[in-house]
Amino acid sequence: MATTFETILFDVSEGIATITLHRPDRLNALTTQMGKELLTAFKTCARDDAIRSVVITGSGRGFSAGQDLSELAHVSPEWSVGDHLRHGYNRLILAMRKLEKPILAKVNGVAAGAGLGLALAADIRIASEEATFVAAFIGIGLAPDSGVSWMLQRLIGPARAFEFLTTGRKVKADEALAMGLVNRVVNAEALDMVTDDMASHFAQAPTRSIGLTKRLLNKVAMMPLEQALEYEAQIQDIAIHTHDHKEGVRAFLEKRPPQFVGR
Ligand code: T3D
Repeated sequence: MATTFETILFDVSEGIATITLHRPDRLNALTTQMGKELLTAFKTCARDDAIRSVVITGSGRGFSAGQDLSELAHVSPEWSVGDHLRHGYNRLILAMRKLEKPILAKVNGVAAGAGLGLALAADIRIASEEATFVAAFIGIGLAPDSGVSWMLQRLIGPARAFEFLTTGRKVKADEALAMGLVNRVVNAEALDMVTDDMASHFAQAPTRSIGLTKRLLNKVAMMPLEQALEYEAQIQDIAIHTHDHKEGVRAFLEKRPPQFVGR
């Protein structure tokens, strides 16, 4: 199945949705149109039960260079960046974090500014050796947005996040791995294969269980232990009634691989 957009490619095959930022001559810099299309694509991923795994990546040599700066150069005096964020990036980042399906960022090249935000909002980042990460906000006299301040310090700690955000230093893939910014670094030729393997694994996994795990991780980070334990109990009450839980137990007892269907 293929849906047509202007600035992204959206393809669904064998339970995997692939969303490709597609403005390669601008290093996939994000326009307002692209933000809207991405939100539509992620809403489709949420609605369509046949989609059990999502990959986001970039066309050409970049993942995304962040906000398209030519859009910022042509704003009227009444334009509000706060509203632009509220109606655009904020909705998009929340749609990704609330999507109860695994999102893999296949980071093929530079991820900067809001493009970095997109990569950080994914659940797993697989980077090419050629990928680089740059906060970019400081370079144009802005503060972080698109969830970068929130996610970055959870991933790499506040001191490293401060340095990364305020120096605007470009971090290469191997350093990003050492920092905990990405899950895995592979050579450029292997990037597609490694990501496909992981996306296929997730497309055959117990999707509800993964979604509930994501819900738990999102929520318990801010909770005291007593509340987190109670929340885990409530989530397990949901998981135990899924088809895939019953199948997992049956398959174990029958000494065969489970056939998960995603519900
Ligand atoms: O509106 C709001 O809501 C505010 C939100 C802001 C969120 C943000 O994302 S702020 C950060 C915005 N991003 C940037 O400031 C990054 C700007 N780009 C760069 O610093 C560099 O391009 C990179 C470090 C990302 C990559 O460098 P390099 O040397 O690999 O590539 P390049 O030659 O600079 O770029 C290639 C082309 O893409 C070039 O066009 P040309 O000369 O070939 O015609 C360049 O102008 C274009 N490009 C790169 N980034 C952007 C861009 N065009 C528009 N917007 C960009 N962000």
